[in-house]
Amino acid sequence: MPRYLFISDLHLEPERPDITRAFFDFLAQETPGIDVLYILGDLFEVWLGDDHLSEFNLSIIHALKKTTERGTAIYILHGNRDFLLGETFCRMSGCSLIDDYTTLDVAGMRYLLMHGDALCTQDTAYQQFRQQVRDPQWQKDFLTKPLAERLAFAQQARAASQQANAQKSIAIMDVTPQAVIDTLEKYPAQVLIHGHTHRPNIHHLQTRKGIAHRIVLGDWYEQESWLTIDEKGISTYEM
Ligand code: LP5
Ligand code: MN
Repeated sequence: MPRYLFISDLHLEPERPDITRAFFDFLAQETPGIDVLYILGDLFEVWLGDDHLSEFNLSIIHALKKTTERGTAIYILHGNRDFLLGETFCRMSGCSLIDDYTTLDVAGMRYLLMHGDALCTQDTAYQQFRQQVRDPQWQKDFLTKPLAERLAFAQQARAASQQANAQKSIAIMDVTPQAVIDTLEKYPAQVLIHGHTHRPNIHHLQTRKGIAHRIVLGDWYEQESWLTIDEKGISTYEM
């Protein structure tokens, strides 16, 4: 049976070399023997475009490439910080982009994979922002701007986001329970795996199609966090 690993929300950035080191160690130690590594969004704190080939970004691309060349496929989903990851990044790193709502069948179970931000439907200000920045024409225009200008936009957006989040309730910034049920019934899957909320947990819920589960992956700010699915079943790790 194939072996799968899942991570999300590493938020890699030059200012946190400890997280980058932990990620490199993770790739070296945990991925040998793994068939597929799924990165469910926000691998990077901010991704300004595939032409932003800083020394830092290149070091991550190189580590991913080494891993894919060793025989572990890497599938990556867009997060709300790195939704501009594109084809050039994929070519250089050996990763493949997958979409929100990708399903995976393992041992008779269907898993549904998402970053998680699309499920925060009560956060209407965020959903509006998301719709704008996920628009292909908006992205095309944005990517023609010089890097310095893109960086300034990203900094403004971060500041606006932090200010907005301070006013929002915890419930608004979490997934909407009904949106989770609707999504699991629509696809349909028994297990949803997502990140984004930084609230690692396993939730059990009732849908019209039966009992379902929602596994929330943790971020890497304070510790490494991952999930495996293999012959032993589903296991979560926090180190
Ligand atoms: O990111 P986090 O965890 O703090 O909060 C998220 C939601 N916020 C975002 C915004 C990002 O943090 C911004 C950085 C993205 C960098 C992308 C790179 C280049 C693109 C630059 C784009 C201009 O995702 C937050 C959610 C929270 O998760 C929980 O789900 O609530 O949503 C918001 O804060 C949205 C605000 O409520 C409204 C929009 C603020 C941004 C306005 C941008 C204006 C400046 C730029 C002009 C185009
Ligand atoms: Mn996120």
